Amino acid sequence: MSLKDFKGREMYSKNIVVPPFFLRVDGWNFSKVLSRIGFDKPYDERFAKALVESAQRVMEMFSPTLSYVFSDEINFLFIKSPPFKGRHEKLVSLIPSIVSGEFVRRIRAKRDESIGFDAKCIIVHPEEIIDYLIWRQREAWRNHINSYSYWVLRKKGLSPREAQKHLNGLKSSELHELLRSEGINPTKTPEWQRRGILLHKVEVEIKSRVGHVKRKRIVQNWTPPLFNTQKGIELIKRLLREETG
Ligand SMILES: Nc1nc2c(ncn2[C@@H]2O[C@H](COP(=O)(O)OP(=O)(O)O)[C@@H](O)[C@H]2O)c(=O)[nH]1
Ligand SMILES: [Mg+2]
Repeated sequence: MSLKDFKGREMYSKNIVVPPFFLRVDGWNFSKVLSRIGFDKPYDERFAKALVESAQRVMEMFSPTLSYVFSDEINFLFIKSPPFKGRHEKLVSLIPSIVSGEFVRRIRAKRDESIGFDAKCIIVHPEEIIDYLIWRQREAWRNHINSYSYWVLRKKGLSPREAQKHLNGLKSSELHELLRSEGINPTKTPEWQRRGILLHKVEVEIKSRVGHVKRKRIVQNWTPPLFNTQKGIELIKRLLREETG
């Protein structure tokens, strides 16, 4: 019996993603998984810290230009020389699996819960990088309002299904009203919950035996600007300039 060579059946192994692109890694089924583990609702700083630390680890390994984290997602931006020469299958398998391993190590869950992350590549034009970030930050804000509102309704005794149904029928102004009636001011919650967390590199000079040398260090900004303001646009433009030289 002769066996076929199945190498040619690796149908997608030659798919290459050309930068610039974002790789978005997202927790699988986290609305249920995080509650079962026992994280505080709607937000738990211990969870956010574990996710941000995992993102930082990936930055140390693969050097994306920046990462933007909120809720259960991490957006890595690659603008040049992506890891694995841009091979799509490698990007969307290895990076979420590294995030998963790092995350599990950090949360030290007492409960035996299976954790997974998915990933997708989003190709952007260089001019669209800021727009993409503005889009995700809007999602962070929407998510923030919805999550607080959802838990207000659950505390009032609504079932998950009822709370979701009720939320779907409310306008943005009604959501704000609902929160206010419970004494929650959505503009006064911790900034990272509303705006997300930005990780990027800063150049630092360090003393060595051969004199002063420049090194890049990763910093976590838990109070990032709004990306659609002058301050936000300038920050992102500067980070992009520093990366392309
Ligand atoms: N308990 C808890 N849940 C969170 C936190 N951050 C995000 N989540 C949950 O993660 C979900 C992420 O949304 P999405 O990816 O659409 O839902 P998924 O398909 O269940 O992963 C949110 O709806 C929240 O329920 C947190 O800090 N604490
Ligand atoms: Mg998710």
